[in-house]
Amino acid sequence: MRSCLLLAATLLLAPLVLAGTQQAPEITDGTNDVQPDSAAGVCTARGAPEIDVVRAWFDPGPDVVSVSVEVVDLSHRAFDGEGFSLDVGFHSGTDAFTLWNALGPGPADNFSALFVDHADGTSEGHAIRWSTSGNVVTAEIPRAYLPGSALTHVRASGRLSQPGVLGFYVVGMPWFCDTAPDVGYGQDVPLG
Ligand SMILES: [Ca+2]
Ligand SMILES: [Ca+2]
Repeated sequence: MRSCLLLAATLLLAPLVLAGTQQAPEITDGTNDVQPDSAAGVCTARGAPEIDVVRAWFDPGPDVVSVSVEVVDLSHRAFDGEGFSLDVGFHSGTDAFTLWNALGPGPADNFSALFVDHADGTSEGHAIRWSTSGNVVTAEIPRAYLPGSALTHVRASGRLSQPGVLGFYVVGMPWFCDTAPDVGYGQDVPLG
């Protein structure tokens, strides 16, 4: 009887899905660890706190999975015209996903998109609802895009492009990058 009561109490206390939170994130990272991401890069980013990832967490809801990335200072801009993105990569089922939260100097440069690479070699992209609050970017990924019962291989990164006449993310431009965690992956995210 006692063991049954303990089991019942455990089941009552255990949530069906353990959602990540800002206080208990699936991904954590150090600060002041932004690195040049190009052999040709000239280090002028001065710390780049806008791409210095601190933590990221996943909150699975019935219709969407909210994905949040927090940096040291989202409002910081080192130079006019530069753009940056706060990205999250993960797997679900046999698909590989990249959530790309782009924050550029103009309204058209600010968007969130989810890119999906299927196991059969095909790929697709979706526009994603997103918002910012303080130093946190949060995107809402519809559950319908996620075929698996969990998110695995979760990582976050911040990437900064330097100002230039060629625009954003051109191969060969100096880049700066922070990956979170520095090595390996964060905790898997059960979707329930
Ligand atoms: Ca960091
Ligand atoms: Ca890092």
